[in-house]
Amino acid sequence: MTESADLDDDRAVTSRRRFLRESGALISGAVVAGLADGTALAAEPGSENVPPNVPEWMKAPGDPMGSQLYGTPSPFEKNVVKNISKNLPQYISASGRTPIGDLDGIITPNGLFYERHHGGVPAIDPDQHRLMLHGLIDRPMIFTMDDLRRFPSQSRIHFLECSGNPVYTKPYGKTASDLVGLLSCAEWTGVSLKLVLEEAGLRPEAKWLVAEGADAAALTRSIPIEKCLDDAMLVYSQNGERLRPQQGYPLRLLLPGFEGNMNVKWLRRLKAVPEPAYSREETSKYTDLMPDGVAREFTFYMEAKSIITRPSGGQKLKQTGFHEITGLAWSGHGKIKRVDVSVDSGKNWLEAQLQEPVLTRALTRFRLPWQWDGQPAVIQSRAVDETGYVQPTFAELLAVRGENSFYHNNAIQPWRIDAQGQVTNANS
Ligand SMILES: Nc1nc2c(c(=O)[nH]1)N[C@H]1C(S)=C(S)[C@@H](COP(=O)(O)O)O[C@H]1N2
Ligand SMILES: [Mo]
Repeated sequence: MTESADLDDDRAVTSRRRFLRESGALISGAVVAGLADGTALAAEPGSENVPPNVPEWMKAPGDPMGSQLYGTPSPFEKNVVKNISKNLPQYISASGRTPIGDLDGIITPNGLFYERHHGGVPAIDPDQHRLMLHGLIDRPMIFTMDDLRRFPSQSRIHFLECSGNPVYTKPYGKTASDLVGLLSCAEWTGVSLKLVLEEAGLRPEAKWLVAEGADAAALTRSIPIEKCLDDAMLVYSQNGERLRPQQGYPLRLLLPGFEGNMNVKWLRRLKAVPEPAYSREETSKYTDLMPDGVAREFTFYMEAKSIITRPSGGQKLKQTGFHEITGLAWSGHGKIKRVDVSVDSGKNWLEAQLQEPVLTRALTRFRLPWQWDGQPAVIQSRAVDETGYVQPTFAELLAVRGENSFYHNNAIQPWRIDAQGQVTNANS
């Protein structure tokens, strides 16, 4: 909240300051009116563990180290779990969403990374896993995991988003996670695919790589060679540890910014070919029927998008006055340039502050200080990426795509706040 002088030229600060002045906020230094309203210094009846008392957990030594060889969250955080639809878990084609409304920062903890699989999660012994590279290749090869680990490694932070997030037809769902929870971000470690291809000798006639997963779905996607020779990675680690089984252990393809489906998990085969495979996943699925009757296929990059995660659907503002509005923005095409937030049903837009680091094809955290006056309000965010692309409203998307699209819905998501502070999906 401190307005440091070196930020004075920043348009975000200027518009924020104007906004705070107009909305009656009192800011001097780091003090925000109303925020210091704690409880007066007196014993709270029935609360033995609250100051000025000494809490019980200070009166005896705590749990000794070693009771947990792999750490888990505090038991008090037991509600922060993957969001799995009640009628889905019994199916092998399933998705579990990240609880984005409960998380801070930009990195998704591995245990809460969203999962989407079409043939269940295979249990793969890494010693028996191989990556076969063949087709239009001078020296076709079969790599063990150890072979791949011998290559120079790289680590990069990138988001991953399913293109059915949410499906286009009806932005249903109550919470940010219900709507946009097929979205996560991690620091990925692996090998540059370009390097592996150069080692094996890619022939000039090769225009696509067909990638196949070692799951029961044998999920297959065709990847344009330009992407394979750009920032594509063969990934074995996620946030410092080996991939989780749900994320493709022991090896996955990572195509930064491309729709989730193309990031083939449990990667076992790459075949260099002159034409795409026209697999099920790129013809019957993950395509959108446009108004002219032509299917939009090979969409590749996810367009710029954002969502307010706090306050968001299912949450409640407990008092009027200062609230921080915060959320996530991302674009498959590069960095987020700006995020605008409206607190008046889209009439006026204020520039939010972007939290560093702002990375290419990664989630970006934004923030806007807000004074809630207790009146009903509709709040929403709008991302702009470095190409200048502006996140559309659903009406704008509809005008271009028509009624029959299914995937690739990057529309603005409005939240309604009622006079009691309850937050709901303004689309439903
Ligand atoms: N082999 C294989 N790869 C796959 C899938 C799959 O079912 N099998 N699902 C795809 C889909 S639809 C998405 S959105 C992402 C999800 O990755 P995640 O489960 O690590 O979040 O993986 C993609 N890669
Ligand atoms: Mo997906």
